[in-house]
Parts: sequence; C-alpha cells; structure tokens
Amino acid sequence: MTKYESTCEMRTIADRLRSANRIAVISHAKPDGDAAGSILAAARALRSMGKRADGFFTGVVDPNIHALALPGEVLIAPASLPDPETDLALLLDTGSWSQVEPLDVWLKSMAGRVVGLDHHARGDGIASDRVVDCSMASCTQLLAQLIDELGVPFVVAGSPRFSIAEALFVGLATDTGWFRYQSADAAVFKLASRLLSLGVHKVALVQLLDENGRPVRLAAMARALSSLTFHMNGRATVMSISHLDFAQTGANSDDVGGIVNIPLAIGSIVLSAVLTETQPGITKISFRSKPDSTGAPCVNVSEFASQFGGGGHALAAGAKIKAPISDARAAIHAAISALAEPSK
Ligand SMILES: [Mn+2]
Repeated sequence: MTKYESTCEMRTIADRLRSANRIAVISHAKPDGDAAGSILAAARALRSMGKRADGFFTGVVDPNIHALALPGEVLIAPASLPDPETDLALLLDTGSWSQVEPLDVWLKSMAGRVVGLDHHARGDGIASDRVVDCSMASCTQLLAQLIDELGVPFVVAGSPRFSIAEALFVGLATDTGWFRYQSADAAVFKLASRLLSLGVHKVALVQLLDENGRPVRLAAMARALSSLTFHMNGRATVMSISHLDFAQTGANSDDVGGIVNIPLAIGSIVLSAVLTETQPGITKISFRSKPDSTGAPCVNVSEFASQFGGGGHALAAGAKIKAPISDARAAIHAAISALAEPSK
C-alpha cells in the first residue's frame, strides 16, 4: 500500500465533479450502510446538479441495504459495468484495491480520473485526488461537506424518503452503531440534528436495517453462542459459524450481521471475534473491541486484523482468510494468546 492520506482540498474534488459529465459512484463490495448511503447521497446530489451519475453496488448486497435505493436507482457490478462515456469515478468509503474487485480493472483504466473520499486509515492510491479524514465517523459525514461545497440542498425534491438527507443519515447512524460509538461526537450529532430536521424518519430506518432479520438469524446465533470460547483471562471471546452451521440452519451471511457485538454486552469482555465460513475454505473474521477509560482502544483491532491481511477501524475491523474455519480459528486463538494483556 502507498501512503494513504489526503492529496487535495475538498474544493478540488468539487471542481472535478463540476467539470465531469458522466460520473460512476463506487464504494466497497458488499456495501454496508455507510457505503450504500454514500453512493446514494452522492449520486442523488450529482443528478440534482444535472450530471449523469451512475451508482454501483458490488458483491453480495443485503436486501435491506438494497431497499434504501429506489427500484433501478443503482446498478449491480459486474453484471452492469460503467458506461464508456464515464469521464470520472467517485470512490467512497474505501481506497483499497482488494475491496473494489469487480471494478478494479475498470478503475485501473480510469487512472487519473478517480476522485475519492474516505475515513479509513489504510488504503491504496486508487483515487489520485482524494480527501481522507479518519476523524470522520462515517464517509457520509465527509460527503456532507462535499455536497455543501457543491451547493446542493440535502432534500431536493422535498421528500424525506430516498433523499440525500436520508442516505447521509444511514451512513452516519450505521457507522456509529446508531450513535453509540466513541466516534459519535458533537459534530456527528450536529449533522444528525440537521438531517432529522429535514424529515429523516429514524425509526423507519432502524426497523428496515436493524429490526428486519429473518427467524433463522436466531438459529445461527444459537450456533455461534454454543461455539463461544473465552481467552485472555476471560476478557476475549471467539465464536464461529461453520459452513455446516449455515447449511443446517438455512442462514446466510446476511443473517448473522452484528453477532460479533453480543459478547461486548458483558462487562469484562474487551475483544470479540466471530469467524464465519460462508463457503468451504474461506473464513471471514469480524473483530470488535471497546475503548478503555482514557478512550483508547483496549485492543486495536485494525492492527490486530492486519496480521491476517485485514483492516478497518481501531474498534471494528475484519479479515478474510483462505483456510477452513478450524484452521482459521486456531490461528485466531494463537494470535489472541500473543496479545499483551490489555488495559481497561
Ligand atoms: Mn464507513
């Protein structure tokens, strides 16, 4: 990875968007609330400026995330690829080649014509002009600055549903754990207040994104909990959901989102890891930690995940290992044993 930091001012990104005609708006594969919210808000803002803007979702798309978009509003790559007339790509909430796989060849062909916004600490030089600000709780918080710079109001058509405001709010809310994480600071609440005052229906979004699971979620959760082991003198937990668990419960990866947070409800737990084997031989791992009394992460899980080729944020990160779940789990157990005893 190259040095990953801002290469320009927000004004430069705005100028490049103003001079473009057709813009592809892209984020990381398997879009979460922030990726999807960023894509939708940016594409809506650009279209309201009269630009041709195509938003792309890539990888497996959670149906609830998909429901944030109007029918036909976003294209799915690689089934759909950017139009040859596209003269600029806007890359949001990621800067890693590994996360843009279905569009990486296309993005390489666009070298020098990719601009980006990100709030992650690590990334590649995909976007030559980019603003990277790790103090932002979500990419949509940074994007709100860009949309203000462009002079586009957050509610264009007067409808709160499917507005720029709603899309910005989704990213802000989901990346802060519905305003619970440390990253939900005064500036986050200030933007949230502005968005709510524009009519964003928070409860409807909670129900769509957080209270809309399938009953098989409970069966998968039971499998995960029954696999739980304690580590680090009872301060860390590891759970796993194997390919067989998925097959026998009928659950899929969409059904098990957020399970990694369950152990954090226990006061003594400062590190939680969940391994999921959605296809045999490929194990995905989610890591979560908590801040200590000084606000520092008890375990910096972004650093922890990097030894497995992963990354993310200090308190929430992930990795993907090409190994059966039992081997992957043994590797995680060993890595946790090697950690210094965290403070709290
Ligand atoms: Mn994000």
